[in-house]
Amino acid sequence: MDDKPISKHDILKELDELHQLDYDYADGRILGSMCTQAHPFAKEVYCKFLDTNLGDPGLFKGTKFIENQVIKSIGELLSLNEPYGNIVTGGTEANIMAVRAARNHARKYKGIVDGEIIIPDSAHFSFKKAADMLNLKIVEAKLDNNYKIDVESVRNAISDKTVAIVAIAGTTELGLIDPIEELSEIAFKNNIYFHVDAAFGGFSIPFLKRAGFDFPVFDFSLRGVCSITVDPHKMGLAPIPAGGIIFRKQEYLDVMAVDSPYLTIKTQSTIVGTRLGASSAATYAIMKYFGKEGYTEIAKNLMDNTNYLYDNLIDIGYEVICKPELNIVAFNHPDMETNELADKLSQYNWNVSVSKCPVAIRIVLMNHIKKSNLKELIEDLKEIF
Ligand code: 0PR
Repeated sequence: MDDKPISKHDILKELDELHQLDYDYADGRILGSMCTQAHPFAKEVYCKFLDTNLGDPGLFKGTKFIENQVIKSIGELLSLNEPYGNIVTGGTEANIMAVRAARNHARKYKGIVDGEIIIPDSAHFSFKKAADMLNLKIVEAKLDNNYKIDVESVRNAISDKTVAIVAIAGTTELGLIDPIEELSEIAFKNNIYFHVDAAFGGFSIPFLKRAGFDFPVFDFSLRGVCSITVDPHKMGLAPIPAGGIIFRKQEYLDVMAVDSPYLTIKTQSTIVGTRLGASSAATYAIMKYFGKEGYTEIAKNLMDNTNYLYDNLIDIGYEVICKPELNIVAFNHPDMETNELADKLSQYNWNVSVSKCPVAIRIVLMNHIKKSNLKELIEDLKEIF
């Protein structure tokens, strides 16, 4: 830190220069991100709530009410009329909360001390962090030939130490939806906590269904589902950080509660103590602003772009890994190694990511990628061969 104060002008100049080094969503060249530009209205609301702290909700009753309303609205989208939960920093924190609830519940009601969680090979790496922090062993369930969780593999992985089964609605790498209905029944019949990670899919599947797309049930209408992660800062178009964790019952929060004696509430169940109310306010605003109609329009449009890219890739000789269920397309070229193709694309100034299972170029068709960007990308892909 400098001894003397520096003028705002000079500070801003320096920060602007550094900010120039960042990629900008608006250029349409970021092809591997699940986040996107937040809507300007959401940003405006966010700034108004920057001083609010939901860690001490008695001081911020209005903002706490807003968080509850957001949880209620998201819960209703997921077929739950009386949801419990929080707006947190993202999918990672939401998943950690779910796993912590499952572990504590199993410890309290079943006496399990050295628990295991069953997750698919396709699970986001946040579950590895959760298992590490919570001292749980990961048991990985296999994927079937369609890259979805193999139900038999889950059945075989269950032991008397299993504290949770996890399935994904919108996998990180391919955007696929696991056979959640079958897994829900297995979990329910074995009295095991079942968590659905819909960090990516939770803000699009309900709207695509509304638009007439055919999707299997993945939400709380299945009796086995205990919690769902759904992130406003992904397909919800809310500013970062905004993740969502929704629980079916209050008792899942209760088993995580610790005493918080000097606060305006007696106990706290979230991982984070001091936490921003701006994320809840911005999510509240953007959900009202778009309504179901607005989100449906966006989700439909993104699927349109997804199918456009899929069809064109096939036309020009690329191999697409699977027919997209959500707005992610993963592909390779039969005559080029994936990482080499990724390097070539970065020479053309495209920012792509490479998936690991299977190895492929992975494009997440978020709102900042326009049809014109896709046309350009397809031209470049043609030129590479
Ligand atoms: N669950 C799923 C299914 C996810 O895909 C992700 C993130 C998470 C949980 C964790 O969410 P948070 O990152 O909010 O904690 N998936 C992407 C990933 O890590 C997110 C991402 C976002 C990647 C922006 C790149 C990027 O530029 O791969």
